[in-house]
Amino acid sequence: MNSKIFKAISCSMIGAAVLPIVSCREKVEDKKMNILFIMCDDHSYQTISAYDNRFISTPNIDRIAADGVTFANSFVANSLSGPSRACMLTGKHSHTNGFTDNTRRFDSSQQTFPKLLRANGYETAVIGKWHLVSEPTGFDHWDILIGQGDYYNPQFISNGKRVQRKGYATNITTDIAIGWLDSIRNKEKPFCLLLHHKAPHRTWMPDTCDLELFAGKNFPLPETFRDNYEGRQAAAAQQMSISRDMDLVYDLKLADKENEIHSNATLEKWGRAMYANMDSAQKAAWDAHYDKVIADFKSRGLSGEALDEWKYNQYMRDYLRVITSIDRNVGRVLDYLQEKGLDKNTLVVYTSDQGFYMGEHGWFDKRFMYEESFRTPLLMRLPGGAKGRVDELVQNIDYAPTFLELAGVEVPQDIQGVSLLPLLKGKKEIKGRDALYYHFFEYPAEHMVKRHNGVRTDRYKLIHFYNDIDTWELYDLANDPSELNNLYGKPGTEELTKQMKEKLAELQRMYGEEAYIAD
Ligand code: SGN
Ligand code: CA
Repeated sequence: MNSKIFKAISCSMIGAAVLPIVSCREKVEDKKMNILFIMCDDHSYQTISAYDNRFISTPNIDRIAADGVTFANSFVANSLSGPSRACMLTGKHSHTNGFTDNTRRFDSSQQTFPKLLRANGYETAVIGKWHLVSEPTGFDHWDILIGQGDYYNPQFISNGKRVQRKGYATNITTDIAIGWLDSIRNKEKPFCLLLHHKAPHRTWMPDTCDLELFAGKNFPLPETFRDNYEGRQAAAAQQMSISRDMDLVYDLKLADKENEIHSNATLEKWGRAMYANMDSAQKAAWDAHYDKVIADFKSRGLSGEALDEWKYNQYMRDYLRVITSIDRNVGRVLDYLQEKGLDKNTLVVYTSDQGFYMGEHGWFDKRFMYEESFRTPLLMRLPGGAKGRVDELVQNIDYAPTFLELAGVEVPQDIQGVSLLPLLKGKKEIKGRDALYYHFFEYPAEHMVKRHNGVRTDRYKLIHFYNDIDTWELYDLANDPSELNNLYGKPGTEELTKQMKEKLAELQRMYGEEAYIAD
């Protein structure tokens, strides 16, 4: 067995892993390009060293960047899991594909890129987080986590059958993916594999072998950590603050044996249930780490700003541990491709379902059209393709047409995204893309981010918060990248406001959302 693969598996403590069998290199000459689409859940670009090396080194994810394209201006259409996945599968905005928020059920009878690829000779699979409620369609093989999925000993639905697997979700998902690549798929056909990790979604539970990483390390507080949200009503009304809404027992794992630390009753119960779901070896490793953290926390007697900073650092440590596991597992898949010679004819994509706040504005979570959550990491390695940074504005509705064009499948007229293939082949621009449209619908709901839509150009952003509020925000991103200074209504911005409103209305007409055009 390949030593790198073996190392990762022993780290994961998996009992019944689907182990790859060493077989000969595949003949690749005559086949169409394969597609490996790796997506994590809530992976911030701030924690990928190809984008930002302040917090962590991600050498394996960076391999994709080193031999491919780093999209420096990559965005989502609706910063939430289910909606993002639906946008990617269909190449259409949320209102068009019908999955506007996480309470929806995906209409699985509609056109998706996996269906079109499959109809055109591809072998297709989705493995890991799905989160669209209805069963996957358009796949030869599917093995998905139930709902959000659990980090430890998660339940999957494997081609319709429920199965619980022992171990840590990121390792298991990778094992299943390598197993499918190696011994299940039809090797006569090109493949399209959607490898979708649950990690690093809340509650950022690390693998047992990563628990001691970053222990005791403190991180610089983001400049906007103590934002007062002046001039931004919707930002002031959210419930995703590290200080107020991040839970000690649930999010920060302070479920002490003495039962002295109490937080939100429901979240506390969930926090203790997460622990109860582990086996005895996992619990022992967990206790060996968190019992020390709990004792230290109790001895400090923190409150006020000192408590907020402790929470921020503890959040960062766990989140980065989870990223370490993702990076290691991305490395396993890349090694596998290389070992089999498949790296020569596989487009490798790495992305997230949206961006995430690492304490900016005092927050965790996403949803807002502000930069940290509107953006999403996007790396693509096309064999023989371009390398380096691409600055063009791109959005997750663009993935479907990109994959279809790469596969030589005609892109249907009703797809709203634009193929990125020219950018992957070295062109600097894609036709007709000078602004992006965004629409977030999930309100009232958890974290209480108001409904809003908006437009972003390469320099300016206009947002309209509506429903039980009617406020506008306008930002000059060149002068105010942290979006602290809402220019809307300020003298001298009349012409810019008019132009941005016109642009927003133009996009709403273009994408069929005229009903939301506001004054
Ligand atoms: C869960 C989380 C939220 C998160 C949503 C959506 N709460 O409900 O913090 O915003 O998922 O995330 S939790 O208490 O269940 O952890 S998404 O990425 O799946 O859209
Ligand atoms: Ca997500």
